[in-house]
Amino acid sequence: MGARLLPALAERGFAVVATDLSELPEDRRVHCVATAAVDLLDAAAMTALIRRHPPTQVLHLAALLSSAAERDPDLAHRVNVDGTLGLIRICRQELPTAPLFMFPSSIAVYGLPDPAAKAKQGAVGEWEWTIPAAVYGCNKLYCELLGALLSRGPGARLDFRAIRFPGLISAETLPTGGTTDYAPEMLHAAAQGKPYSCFVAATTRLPFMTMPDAVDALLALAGAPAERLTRRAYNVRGFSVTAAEIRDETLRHFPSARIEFDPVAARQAIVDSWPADIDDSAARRDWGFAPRHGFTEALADYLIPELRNRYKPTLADTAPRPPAR
Ligand code: VAH
Repeated sequence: MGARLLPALAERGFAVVATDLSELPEDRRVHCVATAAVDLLDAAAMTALIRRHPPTQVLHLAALLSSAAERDPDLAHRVNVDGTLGLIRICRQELPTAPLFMFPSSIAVYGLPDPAAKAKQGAVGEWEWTIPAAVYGCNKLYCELLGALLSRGPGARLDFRAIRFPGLISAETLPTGGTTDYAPEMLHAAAQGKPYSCFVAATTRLPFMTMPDAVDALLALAGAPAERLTRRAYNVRGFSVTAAEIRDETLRHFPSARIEFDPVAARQAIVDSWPADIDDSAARRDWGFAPRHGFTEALADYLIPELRNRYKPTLADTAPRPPAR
């Protein structure tokens, strides 16, 4: 998300200070007035950074995603919960006024008990099924609830706002450690002519959106007048599709793509607990959420053109190969 968010913030005239576990690459540093390689869990270093560059807005993207969190719950708690609450604590103690704190939450906060209940439920509203069935969803829901609590009342020293993102599909970057990763992985593999084995069943249905729509949504909520908001955490989505529908649409653009389905039980259990779709009417009503991309437009207008450009064969790739010796 950061790869798309940094240029979007710079284009809007923000003076961006970006931090990550390791130094940012040059193509991301160019959008920032300052960058720093800081461990989120190093409270002294994070405090020094906040003192050096006191922010008016914090967009906190650092997280261990769902599959990685399930494999290492202790690390997930340290990064996703201690890291988030530690950053909120530093902001509340160091900054003269309550900062806007943007928190990418997830549909992982929802937990449907079984595939039959998931199919029967259809779209889930923000107040429904918040009984996460995996570590990452528990991490995200707890941070949402505490962020909302600390933002309550006239003397609150925090303006916490969260978006419960669906699966995100980017042409620029590939996620790691997520359980919706199969969608971007399938498309990037097809664009490179590589075979892909999908780790969820073909019938798996989830909500998704494109990364441009996700970044636009985050910035729209950040810019919304506080008095317009009726909640601290909002659903947003672009479209609800099955893994088979993603395969079929991918094949329409890359007919020679080789895509198979080989579900991994632990990851299938996670996606089976997530909703087939989410109701984003509150975001549309309160702060004008309006995604650009439905499913076919996501591929035709954004993903396929960008992926073709990204993976177009270089001259070296297409030059006639010298005869084998
Ligand atoms: C994950 N992409 O797969 C994230 C997301 C809806 C899931 O939060 O963990």
